[in-house]
Amino acid sequence: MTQETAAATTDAVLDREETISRDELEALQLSRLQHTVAYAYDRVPLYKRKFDEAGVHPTDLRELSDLAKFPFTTKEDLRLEYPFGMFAVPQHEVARIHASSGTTGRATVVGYTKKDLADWAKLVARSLRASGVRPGMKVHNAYGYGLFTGGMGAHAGAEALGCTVIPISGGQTERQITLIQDFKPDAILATPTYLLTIADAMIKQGIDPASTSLKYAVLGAEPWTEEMRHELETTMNLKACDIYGLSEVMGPGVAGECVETQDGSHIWEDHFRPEIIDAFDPTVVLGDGEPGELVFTSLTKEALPIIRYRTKDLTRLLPGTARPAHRRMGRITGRSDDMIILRGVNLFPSQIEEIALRIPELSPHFQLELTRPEGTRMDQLTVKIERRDAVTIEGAASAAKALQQQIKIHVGSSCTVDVVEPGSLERSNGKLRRIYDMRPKG
Ligand code: DLL
Repeated sequence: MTQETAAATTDAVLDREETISRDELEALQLSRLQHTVAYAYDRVPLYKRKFDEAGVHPTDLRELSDLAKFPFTTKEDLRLEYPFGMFAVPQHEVARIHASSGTTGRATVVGYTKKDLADWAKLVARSLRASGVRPGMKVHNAYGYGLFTGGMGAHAGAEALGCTVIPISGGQTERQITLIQDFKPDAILATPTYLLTIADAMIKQGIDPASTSLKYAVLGAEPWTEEMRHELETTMNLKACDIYGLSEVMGPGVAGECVETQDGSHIWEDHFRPEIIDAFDPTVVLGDGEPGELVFTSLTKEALPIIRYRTKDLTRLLPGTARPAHRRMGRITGRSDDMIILRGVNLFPSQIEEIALRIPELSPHFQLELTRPEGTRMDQLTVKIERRDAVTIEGAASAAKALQQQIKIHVGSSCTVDVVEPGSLERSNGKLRRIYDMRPKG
């Protein structure tokens, strides 16, 4: 830990719930959980129907492990109840609505009461503080504003912490750079790939990204790796921490990473009860440390209580460290619905990121193309990746070979690697699309 980081963590005043014992936390979880299942059952017809069908009643929840008896909630449930069928309060008590973009179907709509918004802001503030941000700091918020929960969620949290917020939103990269130069923010909030876009654009303008005022970055909304953390921290001379969340459960701030340990995000278990299940056999609840699909139950939400929501995010639960009572989540390898199955081998973009960034000639800018050449039934993966600026054509050729071999060794898939010119691949403006599936449909 550097002296600067140590100073940033010791002067923080933590919420009481951050420092309570595991026993006290579990007692709190149980009483909040009992309230939430009864509240959801009484107020949301979908939950009443689902609980009745499963033959469970809120009074069956006597201890935390009883949660496993209750049915799951899925994105499909939210879509079917579009727009407001999942709300547990009358519309006039809903203070704000957010929604997913709905590119793959109907949008999923979520709502918040005034108290929900206050709790959300408190948890984002807690996450930012854990990641090194302090009251009085200037915070450049490059998460997208609008129906996406990132922009406004991060904004309210930074304000609640007592920061000066610069609400730039995503995109307009040149302008972002001007404001970073002129306003001299201490912290930046963005997706990891968008921060990479900003750093890259700075280099193009002849600005050294390591020379800015930024000391902290709080990054999330998409999977990223330790290798990407190293890349961003060294290029930008700052401390980068993770923030996790999803709209259906709240938005950013369901979990946040502590700067003094940088060992994965602590799930704020006074507000959410996590479980890990076997993604292929959801009746199996897995133990801590075992990889599977993350499931959340909200403990305090009023407008949209959510019971056993299947996130599709693949990770595992780890013991708490810097906040001992709250368990951490491992890095998300990917989403079960983003998994590429290539001739029987499962593959996630984050695995490619991890391997590629260990090869010095290759940049973090890559995309994965899936094709099925005419007349064949064989899917093919092409990794298109930019070489670093100073790398020669020969250097690029041997790097391509190295990447192909490493993917074969570590993932087990054969693929083609196409090393392309710096700057030729699409840059991120927020959540970056890594996979381009060009296989014929059907
Ligand atoms: O992305 C909320 C958010 C905004 C989190 C800003 C962090 C910062 P959704 O658009 O509903 O909400 O997308 C949620 O994004 O299920 C994960 O698959 C992914 N995701 C979010 N945070 C992380 C993270 C926001 N730190 C979905 N690491 C989730 C990996 C993440 N994936």
